[in-house]
Amino acid sequence: MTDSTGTVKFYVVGDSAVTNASFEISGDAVSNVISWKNIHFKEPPVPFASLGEAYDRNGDGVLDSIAVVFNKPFDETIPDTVAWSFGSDDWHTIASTQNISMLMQDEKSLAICHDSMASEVFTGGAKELYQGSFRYHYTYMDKETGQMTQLSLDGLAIEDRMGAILTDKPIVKPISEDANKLTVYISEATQGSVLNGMQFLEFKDKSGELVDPSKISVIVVTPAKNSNYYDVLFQKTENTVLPEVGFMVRLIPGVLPDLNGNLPHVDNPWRRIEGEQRVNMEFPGVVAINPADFTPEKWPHKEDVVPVRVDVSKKLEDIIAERGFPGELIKFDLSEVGKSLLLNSDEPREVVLSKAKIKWEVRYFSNLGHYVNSEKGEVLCSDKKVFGTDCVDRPGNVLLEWNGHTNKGRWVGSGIYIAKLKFKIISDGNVVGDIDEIFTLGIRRSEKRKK
Ligand SMILES: [Ca+2]
Ligand SMILES: [Ca+2]
Repeated sequence: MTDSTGTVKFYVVGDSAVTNASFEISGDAVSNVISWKNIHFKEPPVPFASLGEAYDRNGDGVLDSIAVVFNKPFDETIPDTVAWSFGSDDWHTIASTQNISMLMQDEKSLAICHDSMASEVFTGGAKELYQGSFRYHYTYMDKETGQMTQLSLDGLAIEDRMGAILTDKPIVKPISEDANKLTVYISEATQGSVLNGMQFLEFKDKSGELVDPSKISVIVVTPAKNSNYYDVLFQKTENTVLPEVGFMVRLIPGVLPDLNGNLPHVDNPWRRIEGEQRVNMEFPGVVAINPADFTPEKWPHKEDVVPVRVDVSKKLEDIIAERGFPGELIKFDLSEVGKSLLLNSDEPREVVLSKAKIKWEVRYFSNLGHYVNSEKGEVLCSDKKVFGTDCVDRPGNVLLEWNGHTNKGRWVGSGIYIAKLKFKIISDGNVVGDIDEIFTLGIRRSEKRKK
């Protein structure tokens, strides 16, 4: 430290006995070189900390143990204060020789252990190797001088011994018919470059079953270097599945090393995949309608097109054969949007689920382009009319069922019609999927059995 007179004061602390040591002090700002020779150190009277290590014993990504090894047994000389800092600028201090002697693991090491020593997940540096710090203080009797002596020591690094975990929330995005991109965010920089194509993520499907690794096909991982996130591109083939919204993912224990070579813990946490789902449609070909069968019980609605929940396992042709009306099937799992919102909100269930919705519009024209009819509306996940309870409780696809009437309330005739269908999937105000399609629809009216 330089004071106002330009005098520099410093201490030299040796951690073992030396004789005839020397050192020099020089610098760009000073012209002279100071040499100090014939230095003799006696054995330091107190134990010096030689190694500090930070651990995550339970694998949740939160610090729960710091171990410090000293160069010799404490015997009678135990620090009266120790302090550590890891993952933030905060210093955590433990005072009194009595408290510190309770941290003794053996004659020359201390361990500070309790759950959640930090307030948040931190396992290492986001870009570079991270080290924490350790300080300690002794008050001891110098046997040669007979005086009580204070000695304050710092500068010991606490090494990162914590493996990486995935942080909230992995995001998936369909990028083509048969490929999904998954972005995973990692609690610290990891060495993706050493993987050489080895898989480092494992999955559970929507039913909670572990996905066989051979059923996962990775095309490419970017960036191909040390990083605290990766974009992983997956391909769907005959034998593989795509990770999608509602799957769980985590780091495979023991594979992806952090910058210090630590590997993911056996209990590193699973994260639910969120993001965009693939949206699919099914259109009918030719639909036979029978006006003679039409009753107010069969169509109790005011509107000519209404959304109806149907089981995911049912095909459109079977649904139409059963119900007797044309319609378009929106194949989309709105329940996963609802679940994502529920996980990220403290509001009442119904309020949260009303933010997961399908905004739709369908318009019908004759094959000459004349307007026939149209409707638009919204299906909310919380819609009791559609789902009975809500879409998380009773997931299903949505059929936009048309009663085959014009906007003037008359039956349409047999023939080819043009349908324009637009819909958007909305999650708390954000569009997470949309479709805008035109298709043709054949109507065949049968007037038989009319009484
Ligand atoms: Ca922990
Ligand atoms: Ca680490």
